[in-house]
Amino acid sequence: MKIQISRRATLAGMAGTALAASTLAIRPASAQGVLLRMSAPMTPTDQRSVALENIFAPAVKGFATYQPHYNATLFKQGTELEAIARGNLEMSITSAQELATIFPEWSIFTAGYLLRDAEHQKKVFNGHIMDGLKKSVEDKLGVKLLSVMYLGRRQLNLRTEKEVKTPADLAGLKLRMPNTEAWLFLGTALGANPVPVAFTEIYTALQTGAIDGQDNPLPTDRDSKFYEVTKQIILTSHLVDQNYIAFSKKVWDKLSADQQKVVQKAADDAAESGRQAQLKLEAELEDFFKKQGLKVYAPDVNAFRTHVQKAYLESKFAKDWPKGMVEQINAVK
Ligand code: KDO
Repeated sequence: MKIQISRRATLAGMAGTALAASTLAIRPASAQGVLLRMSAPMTPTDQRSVALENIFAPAVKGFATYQPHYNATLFKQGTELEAIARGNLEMSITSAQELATIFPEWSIFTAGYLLRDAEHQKKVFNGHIMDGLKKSVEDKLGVKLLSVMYLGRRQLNLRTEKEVKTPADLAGLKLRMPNTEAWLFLGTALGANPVPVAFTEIYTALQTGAIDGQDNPLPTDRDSKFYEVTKQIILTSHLVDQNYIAFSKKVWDKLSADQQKVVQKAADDAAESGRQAQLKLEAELEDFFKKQGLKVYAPDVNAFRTHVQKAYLESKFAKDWPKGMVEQINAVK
């Protein structure tokens, strides 16, 4: 708890310094207008990347140049928010798990089996429930969360052959998770032994047996070719995963009201297009993996849901969730 408070204070200070420090964050790219460098671990062929390039970039072209940096080549996974706060980066695709390292209340959106589907996710993000959470990120970190991007339903993807029906079948299994406390807890809540590995290192970790499995949505498993080094996909759908288009508040504040409108619409349109593309792929890909020789099957999803929800409600994370918010989220239809 102490660590979280001091880290929060540091970041609040950092955002303050960043705001005070003249024009560091804004790189006027002369004829190209404002330079918007985006750094994320995603690949260029990921549907979120494709949507941002095809829809966001041309929409803002009149006054800004969108410059994507994929595969975490500009900033390491998990360091992007600090980079924006410090004025060293203009955009990223962030997650509740990363926000929760700074703002503990965000861990509510890291809980398994809470959001129901893509539509529910979008309605919750766009409704008033999240106003306070978004405002803290904006005020204390200098990061605007423009829109929610649907990553997909996370499924277990293992290199082991033993059939998995319930959480008990995952006992002792080395399950790769991204390296934040909230992500690692999801691995524990599923019944596995979580091992932190960066996204860009998953393939090799699976290939060498450093880990027994990983979890990601089906489109990611195909895009990053995890099926080449695994044997089965278990359709737990344990997290309807979401990412947010994160935008530097300092850059935002320098845009005119009209430009801000264009940026907001471009982000929403790209998110919608990416969402539809991911949903389509999710519906098609089971067959693809079967053709690659993987076993793809549903476990006892109720057993997973009960186990995971209980773990979250009894966890230290739940103590930081705004009162009544779980009920409010569940009530969104
Ligand atoms: C991952 O590291 O497993 C993850 O899927 C977590 C997401 O929040 C997001 O960071 C994603 O990686 C990257 O965008 C790569 O697809």
